[in-house]
Amino acid sequence: MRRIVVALVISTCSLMAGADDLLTFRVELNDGKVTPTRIEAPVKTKFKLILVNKGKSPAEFESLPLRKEKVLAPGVESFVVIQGVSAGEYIFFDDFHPQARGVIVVK
Ligand SMILES: [Cu+2]
Repeated sequence: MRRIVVALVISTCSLMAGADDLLTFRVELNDGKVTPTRIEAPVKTKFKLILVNKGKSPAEFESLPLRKEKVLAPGVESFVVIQGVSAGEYIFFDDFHPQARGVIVVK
């Protein structure tokens, strides 16, 4: 959900040591564009999404079916870890630029 950016910019990265060997994908958000728009991940396999805001405006990575959201100030990099999920298509979008959408295809 959309939130005030200020407090949430504080990254959780320092709390998440030890996740470096995870399957990892990089998602760039850039003022209403998201790249890539399609990610394929294996079923029931934990993976990590590195989230980078390359734009000049705040962005919020959000996926309702994955129950993940992360606000990113301009220039900020952070990440979320997705625990193993079932096969399916999991939409994500930038809640500050809702036309910017992508899908994680788990199969
Ligand atoms: Cu949101």
